[in-house]
Amino acid sequence: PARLAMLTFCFAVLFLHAGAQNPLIRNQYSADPTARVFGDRVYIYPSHDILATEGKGRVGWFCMEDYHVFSSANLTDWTDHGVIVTQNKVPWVRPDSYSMWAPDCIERNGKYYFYFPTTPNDTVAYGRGFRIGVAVADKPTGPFVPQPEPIKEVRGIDPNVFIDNDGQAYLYWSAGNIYGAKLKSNMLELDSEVKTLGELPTKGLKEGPYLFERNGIYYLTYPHVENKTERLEYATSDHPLGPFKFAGVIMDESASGCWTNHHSFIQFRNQWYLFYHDKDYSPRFDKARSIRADSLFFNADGTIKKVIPTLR
Ligand code: FUB
Repeated sequence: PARLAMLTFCFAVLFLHAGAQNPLIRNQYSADPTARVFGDRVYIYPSHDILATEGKGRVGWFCMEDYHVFSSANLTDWTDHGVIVTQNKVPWVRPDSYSMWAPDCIERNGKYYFYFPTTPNDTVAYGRGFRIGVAVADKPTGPFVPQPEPIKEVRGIDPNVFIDNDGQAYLYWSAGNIYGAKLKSNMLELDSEVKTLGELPTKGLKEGPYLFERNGIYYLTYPHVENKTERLEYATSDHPLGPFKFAGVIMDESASGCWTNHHSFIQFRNQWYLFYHDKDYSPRFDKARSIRADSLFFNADGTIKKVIPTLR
């Protein structure tokens, strides 16, 4: 199956390449894109799907051992800056984890903080399940130096960090529900209790929160599965920790049947964009994904217009 998937990848690259904008990254699988604008470039911090083989990850499941960062000045030509964090260089990560799941990266006072969820090597010290680590760099492309321990009091996946206009930073993550807390200005420790965030779905809320602010409205956006696959939804509030109230659907379930969708938003040169993923290069296996972007538009009342996914 690994050889078949690789062959499909090569054919799909050849087929989709001609003139297509999506998927954005064509030299490898990529998923869970967090896009950020740093200076005059857009940086994407995705997960890096690879194909598990006997002895390397769990065959038929997600398999990731490192993270790359990509950047572009025009959202069309992407530079791969190479590996920025890898599981075997993080002191607290299981060497056979292959679970370097959806990350985020944010800038504060000239430092870049890269947040990533993965499984630890010491269940006595860190418990079972996912923890969230941070690696710090002076540039968006690294080199990133991992902290020796995961963030205390945080168990779960899919970290997302938001810095409000008053300078207060917040961390969001998923663990069956979506949680949030204030971060200290060192960006490495919580500075409040962990909170649930309001009237969110009670079922099918597994992962991928992303928070942003526009015109005083805080948008908490998340994948939600009600039927077959995840669709992107959002809730709004007048405070970064809520309470949030359901406000609508941003993107329907994937037509291809990719079970996950994971997303982020940026405003770049006066246009908003949604970054998300599907399985363009791996039609038969939805754990080998590829990232995409499409324009995003708001109604006058601040609600989000639904995004129709495009391949061009
Ligand atoms: O990429 C692994 C997991 O799949 C992510 O952490 C989730 O958000 C989902 O996309």
